[in-house]
Amino acid sequence: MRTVETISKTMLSIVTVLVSLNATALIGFAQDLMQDSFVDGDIGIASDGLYIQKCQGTGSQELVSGDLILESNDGWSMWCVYRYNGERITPGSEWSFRADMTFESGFLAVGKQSYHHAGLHADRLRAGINQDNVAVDLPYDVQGERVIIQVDVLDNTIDGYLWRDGDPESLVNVFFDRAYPVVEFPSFGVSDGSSTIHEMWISTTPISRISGDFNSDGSVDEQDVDQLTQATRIESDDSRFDLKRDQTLDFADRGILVRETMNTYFGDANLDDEFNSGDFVQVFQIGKYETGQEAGWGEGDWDGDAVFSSGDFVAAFQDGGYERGPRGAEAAVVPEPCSAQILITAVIYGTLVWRRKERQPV
Ligand SMILES: [Ca+2]
Ligand SMILES: [Ca+2]
Ligand SMILES: [Ca+2]
Ligand SMILES: [Ca+2]
Repeated sequence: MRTVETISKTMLSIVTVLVSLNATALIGFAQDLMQDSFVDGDIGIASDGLYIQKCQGTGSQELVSGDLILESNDGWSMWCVYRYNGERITPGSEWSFRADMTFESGFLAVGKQSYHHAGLHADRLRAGINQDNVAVDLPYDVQGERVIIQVDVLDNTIDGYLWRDGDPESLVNVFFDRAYPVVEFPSFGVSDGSSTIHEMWISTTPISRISGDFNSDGSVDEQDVDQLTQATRIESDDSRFDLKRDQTLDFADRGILVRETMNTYFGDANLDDEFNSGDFVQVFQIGKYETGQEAGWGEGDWDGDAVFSSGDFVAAFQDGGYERGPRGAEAAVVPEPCSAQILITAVIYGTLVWRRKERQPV
């Protein structure tokens, strides 16, 4: 996992909330990750999607080409999220909110109704109780840029994050302590400006901020590759998997996950950042080659059809990483291996393992 630079904790501030209650037992709503693309009918209607309604101010909302545009030119306006997957959200519940958005101008806040928030204000990322009571304020200009913003409201804290998708180095974080859950709904607000939300997610379980960390365990590994495989096979519409952002799930998304996010090659079954004989040892020892048994990345399924077969060698050949060392470090003089070489090596390992197994007493 790559290290991301976080600015927040050193700038941690604590703000005392005058009217506060103890954290109450929090009742979760649906536990699975919700993704919503703002098809007509999702806004202001108790649908199976997110039920969002303006709860303060005179601002306007508009759905254009699947985007939700929030605008307020007359001070502060707020939209509350009341329902999720058809169930009413429990006020004060813990939740994570993520939006893929473009911040255009003014002030965008995401938080708990009109008070506790993390958000963007002109050229700053900030957190506080309201517009006038700012706890953390970081210079960060993303006006007009497409970015991901996430707010986690857990226990009695609010964490706000912002980053450019696929660029962990761009992450900034604001941290807001003592944000006691009160009788408030998750909400986002706009003041004297506009923001466009392209997609949003809300969940009662943490949403990983790492692109490709689909199971939210903090790292990108074979479990995430296998989740992508599964999502692709069932033609999931969860856009987190669409890493290429072309509205379809296919091998190209797998390519981005393996090559860019995990920074390795197809064939690196054991994920030690190299594709070499050690990977053949692993997959042939597991022994699913041409058995038709369901297989994951670590078991030889590199092309994503959920079995280990000759197609996986094709995927690995085409990626060209065999014995080249870690991706990006191959500038050192390493002869490019040909496909036949990989195949021969694979066959040798497969045969050795097979013979070893055959000799084992039964
Ligand atoms: Ca993961
Ligand atoms: Ca895609
Ligand atoms: Ca390897
Ligand atoms: Ca396969």
